[in-house]
Amino acid sequence: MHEPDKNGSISLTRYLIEEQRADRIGADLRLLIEVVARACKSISVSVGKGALGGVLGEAGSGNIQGEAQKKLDVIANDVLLEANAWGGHLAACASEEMDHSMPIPDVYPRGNYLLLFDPLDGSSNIDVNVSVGTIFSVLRCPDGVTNAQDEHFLQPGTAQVAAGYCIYGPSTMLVLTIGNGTHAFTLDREMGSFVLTQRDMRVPASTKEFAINMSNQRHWEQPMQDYVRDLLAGETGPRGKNFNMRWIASMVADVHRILTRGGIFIYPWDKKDPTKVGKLRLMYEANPMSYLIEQAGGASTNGRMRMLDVAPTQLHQRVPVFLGSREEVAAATEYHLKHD
Ligand code: AHM
Ligand code: MG
Repeated sequence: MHEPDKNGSISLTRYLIEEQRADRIGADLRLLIEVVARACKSISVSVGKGALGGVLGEAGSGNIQGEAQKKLDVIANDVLLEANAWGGHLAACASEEMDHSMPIPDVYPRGNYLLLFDPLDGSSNIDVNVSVGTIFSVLRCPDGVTNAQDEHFLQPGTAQVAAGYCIYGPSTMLVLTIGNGTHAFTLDREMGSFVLTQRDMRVPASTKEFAINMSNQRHWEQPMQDYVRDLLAGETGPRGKNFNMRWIASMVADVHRILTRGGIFIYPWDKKDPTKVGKLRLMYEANPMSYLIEQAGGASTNGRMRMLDVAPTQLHQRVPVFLGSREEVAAATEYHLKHD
């Protein structure tokens, strides 16, 4: 299984076909992932052109969350919608950048899957040439539903059948799970194909590195204050280790580092905006990343419970996020549970 080609490489296409032969994925889901990967290649080209492509800066519009959209947010959203409209594998799409989910237009055949995406995550980094990415999650359309609406997307993360992200960094990489491990594919720009470059990514169980936006500290709840105080206390403190900190402010890039060498990523609950419970979105960011992290042996919680078990109530719902090395996620979660 997954023997390399003569040139020593396994393409994403071949990986998916072999997963289909092993009965771990159906043809429809395989083709849907191929379409998403193709859209990501196109977004990668736009991101890569930068100022030369006229794609930097504000779009002059806002999204449902009241955030100013960048030109690339809009371009990436359009690319994903267009690529997925006619494939025949989807019933509907939902995007962080759109108010409501969008059923596949009547002129095309509809399939059995629901696709959610954050078309361009980390958009504050676009104009400063720092890594950004696309995050996606695939759910099944509930049986008997012919006209999928927002409510049909409200399934817990455990219901995902595939999830992944594409990071547009020094190289473009697609990191994917279909529930059989987390695997990384690097885009061969000359050949135009994704090539398997890291099979079965594993997040080390323990870590000495954390990722958080410390400027929000005064807005955190007490258990978060206690947890970070103890991390910062170093080897003479209660945790007995010297911790290092990294914050890229692109979740894809921070999670990619953690999948590669361990760490804990945190965007906690804070009281900066009393109408929100954190910054990141359950359906577009937390759930797909949690699925990838769990499939790589890591853990993910909302500070109190397993992220993938959270029952969503709204399409654009926000959640506190703690994910990465499982011992550290357990430690951070323990501070919260002990406090409650
Ligand atoms: P976005 O989807 O609007 O780009 O926002 C999500 C991003 C994450 O990628 C990142 O972890 C976080 O926002 C950064 O937040 P902050 O600006 O507080 O550092
Ligand atoms: Mg985003």
